[in-house]
Amino acid sequence: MILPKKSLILIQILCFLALYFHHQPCSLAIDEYEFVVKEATYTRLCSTKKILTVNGQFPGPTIEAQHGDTIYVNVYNQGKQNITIHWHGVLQPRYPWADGPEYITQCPIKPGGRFRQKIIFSTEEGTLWWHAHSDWSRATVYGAIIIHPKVGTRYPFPKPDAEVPIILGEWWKEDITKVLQQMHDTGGDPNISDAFTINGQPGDLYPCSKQGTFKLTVDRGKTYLLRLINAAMNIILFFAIKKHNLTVVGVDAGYTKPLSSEYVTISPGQTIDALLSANQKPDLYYMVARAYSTGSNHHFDNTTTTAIVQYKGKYSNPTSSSSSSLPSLPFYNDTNAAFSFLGGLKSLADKKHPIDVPLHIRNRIFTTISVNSFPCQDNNNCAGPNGTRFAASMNNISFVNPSTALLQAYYQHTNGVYGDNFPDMPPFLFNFTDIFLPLNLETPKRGTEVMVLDYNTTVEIVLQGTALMGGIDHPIHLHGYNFYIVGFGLGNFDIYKDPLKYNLKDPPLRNTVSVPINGWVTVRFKADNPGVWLLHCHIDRHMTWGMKTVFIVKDGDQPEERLLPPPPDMPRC
Ligand SMILES: *[C@@H]1O[C@H](CO)[C@@H](O)[C@H](O)[C@H]1NC(C)=O
Ligand SMILES: *[C@@H]1O[C@H](CO)[C@@H](O)[C@H](O)[C@H]1NC(C)=O
Ligand SMILES: *[C@@H]1O[C@H](CO)[C@@H](O)[C@H](O)[C@H]1NC(C)=O
Ligand SMILES: *[C@@H]1O[C@H](CO)[C@@H](O)[C@H](O)[C@H]1NC(C)=O
Ligand SMILES: *[C@@H]1O[C@H](CO)[C@@H](O)[C@H](O)[C@H]1NC(C)=O
Ligand SMILES: *[C@@H]1O[C@H](CO)[C@@H](O)[C@H](O)[C@H]1NC(C)=O
Ligand SMILES: *[C@@H]1O[C@H](CO)[C@@H](O)[C@H](O)[C@H]1NC(C)=O
Ligand SMILES: *[C@@H]1O[C@H](CO)[C@@H](O)[C@H](O)[C@H]1NC(C)=O
Ligand SMILES: *[C@@H]1O[C@H](CO)[C@@H](O)[C@H](O)[C@H]1NC(C)=O
Ligand SMILES: [Cu+2]
Repeated sequence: MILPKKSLILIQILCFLALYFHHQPCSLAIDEYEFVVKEATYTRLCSTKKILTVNGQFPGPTIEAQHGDTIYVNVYNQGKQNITIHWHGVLQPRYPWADGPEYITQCPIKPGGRFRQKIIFSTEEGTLWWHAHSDWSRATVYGAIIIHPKVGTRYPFPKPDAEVPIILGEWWKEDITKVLQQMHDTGGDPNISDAFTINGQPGDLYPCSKQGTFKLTVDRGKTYLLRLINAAMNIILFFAIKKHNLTVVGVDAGYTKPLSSEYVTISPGQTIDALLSANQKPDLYYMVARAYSTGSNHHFDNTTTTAIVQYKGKYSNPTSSSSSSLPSLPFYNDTNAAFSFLGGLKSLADKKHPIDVPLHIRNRIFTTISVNSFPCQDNNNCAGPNGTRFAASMNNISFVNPSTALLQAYYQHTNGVYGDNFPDMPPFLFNFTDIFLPLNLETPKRGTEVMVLDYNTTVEIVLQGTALMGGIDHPIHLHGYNFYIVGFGLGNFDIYKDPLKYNLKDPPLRNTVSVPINGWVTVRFKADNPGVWLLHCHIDRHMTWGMKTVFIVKDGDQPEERLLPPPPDMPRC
């Protein structure tokens, strides 16, 4: 049952009284949501098609919770295809069972099936999102998750007058399953999207789209908390609002030091909480998003999605709706601009929000992340480079999904489903970012190899992009954890020089980090969440080509350090 707003307010009042009079922290009553996955008809860009949705809504329903809550979502599959749902950035302590990635933590929910998913919030506070995690159905199956501070606690910034989810997405006129199928069939790049969207709407620069353009009405003098989510499939985006700077106060459901910026860079999988002060002359102002895209010869959707910030009140000659009134964004391939934003991000790291960066590292992992190619099966007719098929890998292994869920295989000690030989070093050391690399390095191995970590041990991963196939940026997402981003740079990681520049004082804590084209990123975390957790590129074409691996974090000795038992209704393969 979805609680109506009124009863939520009532519970909040009761909670407040409990806190005030009894000094008892109060947890909200358990919320239960119904998610019916089904097709619905939507018209965009002058054409009508059926898309997969939750409850017929696009974007899907928003989940609202409070810090530390546990909620349940009943997912019913009334569509024609397998589905799973992932709660992106929710750490799910000791409970990977409901995490969602198909064939990693669960078998898909088949058409007609149902799965009651338990979502356990712990330290998260801010904005996250949920999305499908099976094939490419997340193109339209996604929505926001908002985690409010506990009753009696506050934001570490002045309370905004209103809060608004801003979900960036990507739209294809064609059925997304056909786009994916064509990619599989030809071995080439998938067709690029036809539009980007803001809250499901392309905006008035596209044909037949003026009507639906998302509008945010503001009062002059008030402050708005924008809860930005990049739900796009295959592209990193720049976002800005004409004549308004954004003050970033949180990322991936953790607080940051306030960072004022004329634009933000947001990768698929990431969220940004930013304050917008309505402090300009009353008028209409464009908010826009468009691609940040690198990589040679890489086609990309070069269009711009818009929404409108409209000041209340009477004024004549609104100046929107001309391209001169678009805010300026960095050039589409400006890597320095894209990463200077990451360079400015710092954890809040104050008394109430302490940080805990691992300083002594037990497990050091260095992994390449590469786009690759396989020879075409029958002939050289594939649509990848030189007639090959595209592939992708980490440490030269292109991950192959098992045909049953890895988590169950681990839990039930079933042999033969996966190997535990994911290497902690590249099998072959070469000049990773050399522009001239021998062609024989391009072909990876196929495998289902995981890395096993002991409970409570510290982990450092250096993610090294390579120039194989030219190189491109990769937003890497880890399930079950947030990691501290202690360093990043262009070119090859230098084990002698780069660690000296690590930020161990207030590095940003995220669940997704973009590794710059032909560059590297170092992340650290403590393996204190037992389970089976996917690490993957959040560019879906790269993930589908094999850019992923899995961490198995073993149980600790104490009962509260062990996996919780599975729910009774785990879907079966
Ligand atoms: C992909 O694009 C090509 C060229 O525009 C077009 O012929 C083809 O039908 C498209 N395929 C899909 C699945 O959209
Ligand atoms: C936005 O910030 C820049 C500096 O980062 C400043 O030059 C500019 O005046 C600011 N714009 C507004 C509208 O506050
Ligand atoms: C993007 O589109 C604009 C016009 O809409 C064009 O001038 C520009 O060359 C395009 N850029 C790329 C990289 O395709
Ligand atoms: C960015 O794009 C421009 C024009 O499209 C091109 O001249 C330039 O070489 C590109 N820069 C990089 C770093 O690829
Ligand atoms: C395609 O083949 C040519 C000639 O052998 C080679 O120079 C080029 O690097 C190849 N490109 C890729 C992406 O393999
Ligand atoms: C690696 O390749 C880059 C780009 O070609 C080059 O500038 C650099 O000197 C090379 N590094 C080494 C150690 O050879
Ligand atoms: C990856 O492994 C394959 C198969 O062993 C090998 O041919 C290729 O050179 C390796 N590539 C790299 C970058 O190590
Ligand atoms: C795990 O680490 C925490 C913090 O470093 C420590 O307090 C705890 O005792 C450790 N537990 C185990 C089982 O090692
Ligand atoms: C749906 O999932 C089941 C169970 O894993 C699998 O056997 C079947 O092939 C899947 N169907 C499709 C279309 O992928
Ligand atoms: Cu990638």
